[in-house]
Amino acid sequence: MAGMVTQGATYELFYWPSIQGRGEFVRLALEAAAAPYVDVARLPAEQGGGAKVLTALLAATDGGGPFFAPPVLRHGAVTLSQTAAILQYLGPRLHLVPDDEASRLKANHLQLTIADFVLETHDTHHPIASSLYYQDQQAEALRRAVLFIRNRIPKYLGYFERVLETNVAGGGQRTVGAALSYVDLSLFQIMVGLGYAFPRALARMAAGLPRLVALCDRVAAEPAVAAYLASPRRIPFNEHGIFRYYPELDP
Ligand SMILES: N[C@@H](CCC(=O)N[C@@H](CS)C(=O)NCC(=O)O)C(=O)O
Repeated sequence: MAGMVTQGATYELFYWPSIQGRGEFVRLALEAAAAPYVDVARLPAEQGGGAKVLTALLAATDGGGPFFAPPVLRHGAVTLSQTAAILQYLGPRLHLVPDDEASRLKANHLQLTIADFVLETHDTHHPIASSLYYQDQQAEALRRAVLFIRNRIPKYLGYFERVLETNVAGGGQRTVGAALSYVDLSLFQIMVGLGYAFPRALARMAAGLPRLVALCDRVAAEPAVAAYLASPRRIPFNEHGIFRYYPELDP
C-alpha cells in the first residue's frame, strides 16, 4: 500500500514559486496541519529549487508522470497533480476531513466545485487565452467581469453559504463534518482572494453571506493558519496569480 510506503515521508509541493495560485490551497492544508513540507520550487537553485525543477517534474515519466499542470504533490512513492485530488489524498493524512466515506466524497465534490470557481475567476482577466496578455483581452475581460460579479460570484458563494447552513454536524460553521476541513481552508482562500480582486463587489455581497464571512474569520484565527499568514511563506497577492486586482474589473 502506498500509505505504508510513504509513512513518515516529508511532503514536497511543486508549484510556481512567486504566486499563491492553486498551490495555495495545498499550502494552506499543509500549514493548518503543521505538516512537515518543502515548497520545492521556492528553494534556491543550489538547494534543488527553482521553476526548472517544477517543469522537469511535470515532464518526468517515472513516478506517475507526466503531469499536465501544477500543483503537484510528492510524498514518498506517491506523486499526483490536480488540486482536488491532492487534497483528497492529504485530507485523511492531515486530519482535515472526517473519517466516513460520505463526508470524504462530499469534501471532494465541494473541492471540485471550488476548482470550477477558481477557473472562472481566472477567466475574468484571461477570458480569451492564458497565452495572451491581459491588456490584449481587456475589452473581453471587462464584459466577462461584469457578468462574473452579477451572476457567478453570487451563485457560487450563495451555494457555499447554503452548504454551511445545511451542515448540521458543523452547526453552520463548517462545510463538512464538525471540525476544520480542507474545504473550509479553501473557502477561506476563495473569500480573501475575491476580497483582493473584487473588493467593491465583495463588500456589497458580504451582508448576505454571514456564514462564509464568519468561516473566513475563524479560519484566519486558527493558530497555525494565523502564524502562516503572518510569515514570509505566505506570498502576497499579486497581478500574476489567479486573484488579480484590476480596478476597472471591479467598478
Ligand atoms: N484543474 C487543475 C488546474 C491546474 C492549472 O491550471 N494550473 C496552472 C497553474 S495554477 C497552470 O500552470 N496551468 C498550465 C496550463 O493550463 O497550461 C487543478 O486544479 O490543479
